[in-house]
Amino acid sequence: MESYIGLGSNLDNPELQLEVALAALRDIPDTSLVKYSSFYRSMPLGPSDQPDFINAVALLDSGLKAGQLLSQLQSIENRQGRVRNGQRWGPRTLDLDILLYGNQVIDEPGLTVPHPGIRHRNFVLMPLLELAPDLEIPGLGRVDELSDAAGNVGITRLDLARNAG
Ligand code: ROI
Repeated sequence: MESYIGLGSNLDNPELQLEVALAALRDIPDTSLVKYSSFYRSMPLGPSDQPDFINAVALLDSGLKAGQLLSQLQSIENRQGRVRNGQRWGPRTLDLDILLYGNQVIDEPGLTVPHPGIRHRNFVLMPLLELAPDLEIPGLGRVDELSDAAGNVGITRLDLARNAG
């Protein structure tokens, strides 16, 4: 199944966190990293007394079920020092979210797909626009239209060209 993954970090060298996470995504069993977006610097959504985030989106092609893929992502987060301290919308070394899993709609405890934040988060929509402008998000609409609506306030693309090799 094709699955889009959101990556975010704002602690401990965020760009390096994303590079390390991309390498880890390549190593998930029965899964390939098809491509990934540029990196973006974005103002924090939530408490503003935290560093800017670095965000990107990756496309995986995986034979895993959504729940299995989620476990793999959580183990990567944990390996990269993710601490779950209960602070809502606080800073983190690495956040990996399943944004989309094919065109499936999933509503389970701990796993809501499409990710409920997509619509209002330009730091998800801008990198997704790079990868899949024509993509239809179940229940929400086309990525290019959603991205237009969300705007580009508080986000800049880092000028490093990146391509999955
Ligand atoms: N803000 C930005 N800009 N990027 C994120 O990835 C991000 N992730 C989060 C919260 C803390 C809500 N804010 C964010 O989890």
